[in-house]
Amino acid sequence: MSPHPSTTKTYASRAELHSNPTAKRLLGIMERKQSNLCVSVDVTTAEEVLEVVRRVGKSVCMVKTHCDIISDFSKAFVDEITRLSDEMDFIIFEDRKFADIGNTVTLQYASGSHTIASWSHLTNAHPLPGPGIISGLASVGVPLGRALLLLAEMSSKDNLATGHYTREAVRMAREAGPEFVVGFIAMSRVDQEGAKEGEDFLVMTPGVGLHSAGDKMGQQYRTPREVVYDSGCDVIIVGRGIYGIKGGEEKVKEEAERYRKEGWAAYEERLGRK
Ligand code: S5P
Repeated sequence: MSPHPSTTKTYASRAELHSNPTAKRLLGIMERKQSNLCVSVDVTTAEEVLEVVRRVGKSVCMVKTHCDIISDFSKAFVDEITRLSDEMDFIIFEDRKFADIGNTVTLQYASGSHTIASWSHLTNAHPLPGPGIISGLASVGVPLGRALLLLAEMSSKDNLATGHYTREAVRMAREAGPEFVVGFIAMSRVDQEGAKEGEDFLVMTPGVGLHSAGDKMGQQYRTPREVVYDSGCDVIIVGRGIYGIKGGEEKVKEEAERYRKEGWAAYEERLGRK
């Protein structure tokens, strides 16, 4: 099979193909910072999240949060992570994994104690409920310039997002158009089949780790090179492999740089630059 067209283009040239402001900004950051690394900051207090972000901020194109695990989530936290995102030049991705009917996700996205749409540039949704989930989220997100990923595949062992389900996720994204849906959470180039001229989806991939093959709860890890070079994905998402590294604060910073360099080298290799 010939390589997917998006995998032969630079991140900078792909920015031109996107009308969504968050996708454009992200691809610009990736090129500027030479980083396709997203750090998943899955720690449970606001100060711990901010500490990790301050450590890794220079190395990343994006920071991923789970706001519902932060015990003291507040407006002050939102203000500070937003300030860091401007200062250190990264996108904020709230990994909310919306999965309900359009009306409910609209409320979950805009309201409640987290008001996700007000601060998170990018979020994601399971395609399970059908296209109404996209129109619901888009009604809140589009006026704010936000973007959405659909979970087309997952990293965990024996998950059900395979085959027909994955293909339907891609079809839903194509039908929605590029205004709001800018890509997928996936393990591979799920948009390979039936790729349209001028189309460009961002494939973001969790389950990345250099030290372990997985955890006791079904997570499965691959290396940055396997993800970016072998599978043609665009962004590596690393959690415990970075914030969980033993050896103190400096070590977290060093580890983020290590993943950034590996991810970037795999991208340059796929462009044939080395
Ligand atoms: O299929 C998935 C989708 C996601 S977004 N598998 C995942 O692991 N994730 C998320 O990526 C997960 O919720 C967690 O926040 C992160 C992986 O963390 P790690 O510590 O295993 O690297």
